Amino acid sequence: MIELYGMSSPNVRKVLILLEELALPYRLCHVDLFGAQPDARLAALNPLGKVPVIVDSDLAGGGRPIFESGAILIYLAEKHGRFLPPEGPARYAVLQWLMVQMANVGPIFGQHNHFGLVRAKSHPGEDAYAAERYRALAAGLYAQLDDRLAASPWLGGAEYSIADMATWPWALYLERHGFGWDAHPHLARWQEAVAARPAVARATAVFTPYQAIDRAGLEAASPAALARFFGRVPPTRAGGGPAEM
Ligand SMILES: N[C@@H](CCC(=O)N[C@@H](CS)C(=O)NCC(=O)O)C(=O)O
Repeated sequence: MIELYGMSSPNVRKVLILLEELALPYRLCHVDLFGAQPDARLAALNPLGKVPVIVDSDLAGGGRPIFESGAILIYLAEKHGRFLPPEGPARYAVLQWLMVQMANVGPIFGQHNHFGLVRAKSHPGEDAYAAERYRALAAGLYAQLDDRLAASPWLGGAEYSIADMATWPWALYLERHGFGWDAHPHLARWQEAVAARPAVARATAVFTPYQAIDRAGLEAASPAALARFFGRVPPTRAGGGPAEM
């Protein structure tokens, strides 16, 4: 049995998709990241205090946690021998596009969400430089993904893989980010192909109720909890005092 610690975020959704694709037994343990205090379970599972984390009871040592969504995808794909070729150029093509998601799409789209959606609404005009920077970087990434998918059926190559599962939940932001599917026809074709997979639909059914729960949590969050979630206060170190940032 796998425990998945998470909330309704794209980094958690990609793990849900793989769990459903592999038809593995799992339990989603919801973490309230907007609570008054950081969730004590998370501090013990991930030194960064972030979701997703999985605990696989099969892992030697009685269920050591694995954090960082890309590492979780690689672990599960390798363990079950699916969605990541075992060797050669096909393997590195998948890993390369997985890293594009982890190192570029996730961080840049996350910042674009923060400055272009959240801050633009709460403090209009105050962060114009940051908002424009992340909007432009996001525009470039959408175009680069579209170009890749003009040349290849799937991000990692000829087969659907963990690179597609990792990127798809982030690509769903395209319209909220102010762009259009018409200008990204290859990305649109791929988005629909991923959405049509029965496992992806099952993952969406599990994921969707948590969106309302987390939206309510966000609306009710205290200023201190929001400051913590948006990275405005350094996390507390395991040994005591505040981290040096
Ligand atoms: N690179 C990490 C990012 C994880 C991440 O940023 N998780 C967010 C939710 S999507 C989180 O837990 N934020 C809470 C916090 O930072 O306190 C991954 O892909 O797993």
